[in-house]
Formats: sequence, C-alpha cells, structure tokens
Amino acid sequence: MKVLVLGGDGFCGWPTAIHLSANGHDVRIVDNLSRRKIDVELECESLTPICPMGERLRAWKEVSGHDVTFDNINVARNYRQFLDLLVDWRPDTVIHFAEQRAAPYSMKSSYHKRYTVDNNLNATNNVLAAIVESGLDIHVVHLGTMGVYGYGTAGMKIPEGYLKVKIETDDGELLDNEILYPANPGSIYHMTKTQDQLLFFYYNKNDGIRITDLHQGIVWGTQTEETKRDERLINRFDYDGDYGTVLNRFLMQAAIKYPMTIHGTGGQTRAFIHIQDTVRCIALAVANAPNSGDRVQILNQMTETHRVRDLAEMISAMTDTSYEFIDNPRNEADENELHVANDQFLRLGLEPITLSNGLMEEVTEIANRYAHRCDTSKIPCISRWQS
Ligand code: NAD
Ligand code: USQ
Repeated sequence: MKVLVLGGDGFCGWPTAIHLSANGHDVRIVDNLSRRKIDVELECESLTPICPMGERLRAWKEVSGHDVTFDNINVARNYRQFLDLLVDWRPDTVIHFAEQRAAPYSMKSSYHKRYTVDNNLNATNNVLAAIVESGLDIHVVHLGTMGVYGYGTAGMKIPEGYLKVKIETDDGELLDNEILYPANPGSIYHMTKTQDQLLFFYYNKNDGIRITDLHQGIVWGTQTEETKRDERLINRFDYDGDYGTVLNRFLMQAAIKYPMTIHGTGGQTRAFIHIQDTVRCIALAVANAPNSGDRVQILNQMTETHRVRDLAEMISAMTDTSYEFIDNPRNEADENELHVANDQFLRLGLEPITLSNGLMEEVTEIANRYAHRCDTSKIPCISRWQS
C-alpha cells in the first residue's frame, strides 16, 4: 500500500513511518519540521540525539534496503502543494499526525493558543478538503486523543467514540440513538482534537471520506524494533515542562535522581500506551479501513490506566528516587477514576506491552544512557492554565 505519513518526523510519526516501511508499504513522509523549530524556541532538545531527516532516511535505506522519501510541506498553509502531491503520488492511506500536540505549550500565551488552533484545525481541514478535491478514495487515519472525552467515567467504561443514548420523543416514546461521546476538552490543544472530530463527522457524511480516528492515551517509551536497528534511527524523547509527558518525565527524573514532579495530589488517572504498541495499532488501523459508506471508525488506542502518584511510587520503588507534590499549574480535577473500552484493537490482535515489563528497560537503555544531555532548568512545568 502507498502510505503518506503527515508529521512523520515526530515522536509517533517517525517510528510509524519506518515500521510500515519494514512491513512492505511504500512510505512517504510530509513534515514542516515545526517540532524541531519549537525546540529552538524553547531552548531545549530531545534527550536522545535525533538525526536530521536526510540522515534518518539514508540510515533506514542502509539497514533495511527500503526507500522512504520526504517532502517539507506545511499542511496547514501550503494547500496547493499538498493537493499536487496527493494527485501525483495517489496514496491509498494518509496518516495524520501533523498537529501541535502539547497541552502545556498550547496554554503558554495567547500566541501559543492561536498558533495551536490555527495549525491543527487548518491542517485537518486541508487534508480533508484536498482529498475531496483530488477525487481519490483515500483512507484517513488520524491520531486523536483520549482527552476528547475528559477523564470522567459517568459510572461506565468510556466507549469507543460513540455513546448509546435513549431520546424521549414528544409522545413519550423512547428512541435508541448513538451520538459522538460529549466532548470535554481540558486544554486548547485537547479542544482542537474535539473540533477535528466534527470535521471528520462532516466530511464523512457529506463526501463519504473513509476515516479512522484513533483516540490515543499518553505514549511512553522511546524505541521500537525499527528505531533500535541503528543509532541514527533513534526516536525523540521529550522531558521538558512543555512537551515531556508524565511517565517519560518520571523515568528521566529517576535516572538523574531529580525528585519526581507530581502535580497536585497525583490523583489524576490517565490512559497509557507504549510507543511500540502505537506503531502496531496504526499498522492494524491501516490494514482494517472502514468500508465505503461506513461512519467514522473510532478506536481507543490505549492499553492500561494509572494514577499519576501510583506511577511515581512504582518508579520510586524501582530506582530509589524520591517524589514531590507540587502546585498543579493546570486547571484539572485532582482525582478521577478512568475506565476505558479498548476491545477493537484487542480483537484485531494487539498484545499490549505493560508498564511492568517495559519500565526498567526504558530507564537503563534511554534515560540513564542520555542523562548527560538533560538540562535540568527545563524540567519544571511553568505553563499555567490560569493567570
Ligand atoms: P510531535 O510533535 O513529536 O510530532 C508531530 C509532527 O508533526 C512534528 O514532526 C511536526 O513538525 C509536524 N507538524 C506539525 N504541524 C505540521 C504542519 N502544519 N505541517 C506539517 N507537519 C506538521 O507529536 P507526537 O507525539 O508524535 O504526536 C503525533 C500525533 O499523535 C499528534 O496529533 C498528537 O496529538 C497525537 N497523540 C500524541 C500522544 C503522545 O503522548 N505523544 C498521545 C495521544 C495522541
Ligand atoms: N503531570 C504530573 N507531573 C508532570 C507532568 C504531568 O503530575 O511532571 C500530570 C498532569 O498534570 C496530567 C497528567 O500528568 O494530569 C498527564 O499529563 P501529560 O503531560 O503526560 O499528558 P497530556 O497533557 O494529557 O498530553 C499527552 C500528550 C497529548 C495527548 C495526551 C493523551 O502530550 O498529545 O493527546 O497525552 S491523553 O492524556 O489521554 O489525553
């Protein structure tokens, strides 16, 4: 299959691109390298030494024999260039990772709010409008987030995208219906993902575009089978207060004996998935496209849920590192339960990597190995949700 990977230079996009290439797909990457430019803005780099795109692709050709090509296009801005690429190359599938993905970054200032909304919504709308204009029957696989649901459970497991409801008619009759699960975003970034859902709903209804929206939990880990094959293929690892996600931050903090930074009471429960499972899930989604006429297919891409303070306790016991409860810079519930349905990926054959069998390897292989590259002044989360 011909697969176009938008955002293929990023943390999830790069390992996905070479995983699909290893599986025999013809892969082409589109990225505007905005994430690398944000590193310059934030004066912080990936803990792991990531290579420039050209070197990554040469290394992949050397170790695998496969060609993956790269186009530097801003999908949110360069509509014509993107449309021309679709028409010339005629991909079967477009995987859309090309969005600003950090909640704290999206909340730093009005500039960051406006950039995130502008970039994410225009990128998604341009992808969909260009597919319609191309006249091609392309399957879109989008990386959404568990955060579109909020993190409550209303006494039941969060279903996969759609909520069964009963509607009372004026005659008092009860009708069964299914609606998109009510959106409940917790940051400007998460809000853009709830808006993406409406764009998908509309273009699917009006133009019949086949769409899979993957509501992904927090990704942890760094390496996959493919990125481990050569040092030049190494994946990025964010640990700073804006882009670092909680579990990877705690692992890195443990490696340098920096007290783990628990926000508030640490009673926040979140969904997690290892990066190796992310790339497997996306390969499964590519292979299992919806049929023409199907509604948007939504899958919850997560494998386990954990409370933030339990993660800190687990890592503390493993590594003998302390933790601290600090004022929460975010506006979020202190404590929540979270139960999530993920039956569709399990049915498709996903065998999850759990924290218990992957954590120690991550500490020793990545966090300890590159600890000397850490700038500890970049660890605190200074982006506040409310002034
Ligand atoms: P990332 O920032 O590492 O990668 C995103 C890539 O997209 C970057 O390489 C960036 O340069 C590119 N990009 C952004 N805007 C673009 C544009 N307008 N045109 C072209 N390229 C553009 O983020 P990631 O962690 O790989 O996340 C990828 C996707 O997965 C995001 O949409 C994110 O919302 C979603 N997701 C990530 C996580 C996580 O824990 N990392 C969890 C759930 C969902
Ligand atoms: N947290 C801490 N200490 C830290 C960092 C974070 O206690 O040092 C807490 C946060 O306050 C929050 C939780 O950990 O309660 C998760 O924060 P996070 O930064 O790991 O995750 P989040 O901001 O939700 O965003 C990440 C990705 C985003 C993705 C989302 C999936 O950056 O792209 O959409 O996870 S989910 O959380 O399921 O919505």
